[in-house]
Amino acid sequence: MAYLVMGLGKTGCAVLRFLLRMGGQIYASDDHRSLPEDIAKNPRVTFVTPEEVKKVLPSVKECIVSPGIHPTHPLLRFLEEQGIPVISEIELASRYISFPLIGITGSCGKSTTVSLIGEILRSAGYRVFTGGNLGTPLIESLMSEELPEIGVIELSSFQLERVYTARFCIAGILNLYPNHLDYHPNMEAYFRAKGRIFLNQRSQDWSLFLFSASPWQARWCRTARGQVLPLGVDTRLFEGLYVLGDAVWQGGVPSRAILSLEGCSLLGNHNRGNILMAVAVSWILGVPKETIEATVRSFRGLPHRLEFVGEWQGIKCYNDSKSTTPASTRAAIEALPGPLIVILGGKAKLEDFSGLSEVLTQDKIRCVVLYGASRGIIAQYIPSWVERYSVESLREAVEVAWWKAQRGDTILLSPACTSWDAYENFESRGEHFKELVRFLGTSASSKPS
Ligand code: UMA
Ligand code: ADP
Repeated sequence: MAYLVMGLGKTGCAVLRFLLRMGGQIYASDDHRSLPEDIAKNPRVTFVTPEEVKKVLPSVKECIVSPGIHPTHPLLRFLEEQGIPVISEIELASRYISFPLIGITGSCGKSTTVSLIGEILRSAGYRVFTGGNLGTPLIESLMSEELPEIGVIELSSFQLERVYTARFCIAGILNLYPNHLDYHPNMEAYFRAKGRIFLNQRSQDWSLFLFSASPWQARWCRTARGQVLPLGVDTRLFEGLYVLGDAVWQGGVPSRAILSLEGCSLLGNHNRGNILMAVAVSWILGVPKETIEATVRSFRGLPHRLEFVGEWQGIKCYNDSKSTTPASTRAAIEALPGPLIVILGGKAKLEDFSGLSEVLTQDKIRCVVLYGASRGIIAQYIPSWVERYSVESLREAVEVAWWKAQRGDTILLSPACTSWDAYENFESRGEHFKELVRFLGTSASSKPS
């Protein structure tokens, strides 16, 4: 019997390389790409069009679908109608993995949290694999020279949707905000996909919920099979862990401070939640307090997430290009002191930007600069008193922002939209922004004195 691999991006190619180590026939399909050269040479792999899939169907036992392939894709629908099991790469990998897996999901903060957990566990001496939606498919962990001792996996709802037996000994949900509603039919479906992270937990496993972040946590918590560890930011809990000021507390009667977050450089309350999740995972694993504290102190965050670019002529610049939803832009605006010049725009994933209007307050915002394909949609949600400019490109947006900025102001790129109207990905957009502000900041004549 054969496997069918749908999608030949990072996921599909990693799956093919893994399956080639296992034996058996493999079919591969992609609407836009062909097989990479090294794999195409292998006689065990055959590229098939959707029409050809129909012919080889009797020999297909399972399909591994890439996360970016939409659930309404005609080939996917056909396979399901024919009763062919369709699984994610996470599901396939987990069948062969014997080291423990920690899974982290949520709408925002996954990459930051997974990276910090990885850093802490490495500092504690573990051989750690970090990956999943973060960038390296989980299945690659099985092809490394030395197997990891533990895996910390960022999981998207797309990946979780087709998880059936994968088990996470520690599973954490950071938050749930509107996102990916072009993939999931509604928030309920998105909520259910995320909840699959807990699907195969056993009583000795741990289920972590950041209660203060969004109201959905309570619903997941009710069905959790593992040991529940509630987490909270700026709220006292009777059980679980919470952050108050610079300390992490263990709830109880009485509560006790278990470690300090002093010296941590990540900005914003949202990051205090991410850090708490990372601390909680490390605490469960018995990592010494000093190791956790030192790693949190030295962790600088990831590029393109509220990244400090520099200060020129008294104007600070932050790159938050990874912010593709109103929820993450809201977090960025809340995290920084004013006066702020906020650059918003790109290609919207969502139609509702109402969450932004609450944080665009008079005492904080100098002006808003809108750019790109969706600037018209966003404009409808900007309160009328806010001074706003609307331009075509990011280059023009940065020029306007720089021109309007006064000494003591902060320019924030936190677009609340994808970059796909003008860039390949959020990284290229963020790099371009950094180049533009660095250029303007270091050109003596770029601002009137
Ligand atoms: N394809 C088709 N037909 C389609 C759609 C896509 O054939 O209708 C093909 C494309 O031609 C391409 C391949 O599928 O060859 C791409 O597959 P993919 O989109 O699943 O991308 P991968 O390269 O496999 O990357 C995926 C994740 N991508 C998505 O979920 C969209 C990466 O997350 C992840 O890092 C990687 O697996 C490794 O696990 C990216 C992402 O944007 C960063 N994730 C979303 C997010 O974070 O919001 C969920
Ligand atoms: P993800 O992997 O879930 O996309 P990242 O850590 O890459 O999360 O951050 C993506 C965006 O969300 C960035 O703009 C970042 O500043 C913002 N962000 C990070 N953590 C949170 C959070 N807990 N709540 C809201 N926004 C967040």
